[in-house]
Amino acid sequence: MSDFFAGIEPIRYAGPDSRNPLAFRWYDPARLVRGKPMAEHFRFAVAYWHTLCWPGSDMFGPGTFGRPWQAADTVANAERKLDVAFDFFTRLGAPFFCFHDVDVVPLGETLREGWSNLDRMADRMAGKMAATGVKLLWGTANLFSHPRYMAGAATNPDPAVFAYAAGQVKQVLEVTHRLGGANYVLWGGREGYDTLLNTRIGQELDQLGRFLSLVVEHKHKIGFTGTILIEPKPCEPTKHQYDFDVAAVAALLRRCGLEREIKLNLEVNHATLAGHTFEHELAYAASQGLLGSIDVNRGDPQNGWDTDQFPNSLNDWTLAMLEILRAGGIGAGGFNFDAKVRRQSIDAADLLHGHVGAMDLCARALLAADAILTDGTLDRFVADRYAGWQGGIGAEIMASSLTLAEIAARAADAPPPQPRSGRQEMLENLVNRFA
Ligand code: XLS
Ligand code: NI
Ligand code: NI
Repeated sequence: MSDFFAGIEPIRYAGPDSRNPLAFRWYDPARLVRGKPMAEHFRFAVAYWHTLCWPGSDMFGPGTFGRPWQAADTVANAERKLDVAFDFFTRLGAPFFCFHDVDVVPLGETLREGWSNLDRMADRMAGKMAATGVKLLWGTANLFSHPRYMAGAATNPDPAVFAYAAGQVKQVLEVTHRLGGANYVLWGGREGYDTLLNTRIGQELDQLGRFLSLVVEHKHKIGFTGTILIEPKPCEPTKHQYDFDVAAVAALLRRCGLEREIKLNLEVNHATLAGHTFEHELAYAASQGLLGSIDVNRGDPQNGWDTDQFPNSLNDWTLAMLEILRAGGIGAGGFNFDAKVRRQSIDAADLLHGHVGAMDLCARALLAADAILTDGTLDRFVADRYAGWQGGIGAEIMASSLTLAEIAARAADAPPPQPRSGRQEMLENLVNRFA
């Protein structure tokens, strides 16, 4: 055990009246909501990269955190980091974690060196997982930090880079399988372009499709039963990324016939960068049968980049939780905190403040969304709004039993349609009664 969090007690549920800033006031893991324990609604995960690896740097200056294990990128420090990581997961009470290969061990100079380093670290990780009961929500390969990926991984103009990326993904997929991971994530990293002047979009999309098909084939070959997830993001680091948003990824998956093989990992700040609300992306993914897992964070309304802050708006999260509950939950996915504390939040305790507040917010939003659904007014309003499609001409149109000419004739004979209020303000007020 590390002593990094010495003096900080394990986080416990203390009820809504607690004044302890490091206790849960709403997140009560065993509490049943809609017949399911809160813990299972969320399957909370800690993101290794933000919590253990990010040093607090920005484009104007180096890291501010000075964590002891960040002194040098060595295997010994990676082992120290692993100790701190599992201490953090258990102190917080997070049942899952997520990692990139480069987060947990130096990958060295060659593919083979990286494979053997990761293999050894995975054995160590398996020991920690067995000892603590903490599980792996997903693993992923970092195909974007190393300079070799500056022009993309699968979409690189150089097939040798595609092959190198395949080597990394094959290994991390196998390690994820070995560790009993519930999912495997592919975030587009640099799969996009900086300028069209040097880019063939069609060629790059074909390469990306080939890569995804290879990953799915390998998943089946090794018997990995977790879900392969793509994480949409519109831009940053590239000017345009091919996995722009849910709609773009849905089209990409259909283009290569993988819409039943791959689902989506949706991130809040990526939705907002794409000009959507998070609940839009959730609802759109659910409507396509593609909702897989979520990356919890938020952007800054005044900044146009992925600031990855911990969420703090009850109203926003209630709207998101409504969509998740309507979709029947996130299944084998989870709520991964792809969020980092700010650069001035340099203490060990700050890592806990960030996660504890966000877990509590999610729990409170779950209760609010549950109360809205139980109240039923909102759903009744929506059901009534679409009631015309349940019978009469609406049902006939949807059953494809009428031609365009027949529909036109019916419309000509019917009284003209009368506009009805969408009652947006009334519905917003209704939500605000709960959140
Ligand atoms: C970056 C992404 C990244 C993925 C995993 O914006 O959110 O953190 O979640 O590669
Ligand atoms: Ni993410
Ligand atoms: Ni992100």
